[in-house]
Amino acid sequence: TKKAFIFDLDGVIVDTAKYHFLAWQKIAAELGIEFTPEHNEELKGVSRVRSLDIILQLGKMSASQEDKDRWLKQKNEDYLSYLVHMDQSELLPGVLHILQFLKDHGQPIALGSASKNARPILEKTGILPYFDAIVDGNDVTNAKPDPEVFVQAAKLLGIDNTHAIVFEDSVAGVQAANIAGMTSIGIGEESILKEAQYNFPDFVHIDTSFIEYIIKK
Ligand code: G16
Ligand code: MG
Repeated sequence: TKKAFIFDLDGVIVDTAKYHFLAWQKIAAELGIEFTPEHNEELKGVSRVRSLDIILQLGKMSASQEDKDRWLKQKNEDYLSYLVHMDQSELLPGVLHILQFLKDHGQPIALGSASKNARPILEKTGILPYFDAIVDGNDVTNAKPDPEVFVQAAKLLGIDNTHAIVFEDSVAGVQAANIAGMTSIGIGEESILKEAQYNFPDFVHIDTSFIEYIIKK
């Protein structure tokens, strides 16, 4: 049977989570707010606007819309500067192999990302042709854990939610998949992604026999 395989972007396909972290850390430092990798977990999969609000909350700060807009712009420019030299070598280990396996088996593939920079990243890493549908931060109004992004992706693929499989590295994203009634696969630390139905440290640890099992299920 045809399933909808929906991939998150940051932290699943590419390791841009580290760039988001660096860019936010600069803003936080400028504001005198302590911002650690643990804090960063809360920002994963979360929209840019919401991420800034979380950081300001951390510092018990409020700010004018004008200031916020300036920091958001600054964050994105800094983030984009890390992406300039991005190429296929920045794909996370094992991802390409799984994408190819799914393609070879005629399985629909979609992107479900909160990022507004998703398309250029797929282009730079050379994997845009693998995707039958792309839903990103430009298409949705509700951020993860709201399931909107994944629901839209499954709909575009013409597959029922119950036949959709979501690969996610964020707590919010795993929750979004679960709320939508989709199969959630956590990529990363199991202790953080404990709500996921399946957990793998990375795609290297996902055997194609597991994918075959999911397709048949
Ligand atoms: C990603 C990241 C988040 C980031 C968000 C928005 O989501 O995980 O940290 O804040 O996109 O990104 P941008 O600022 O590029 O629009 P995902 O869903 O791909 O993990
Ligand atoms: Mg992510």
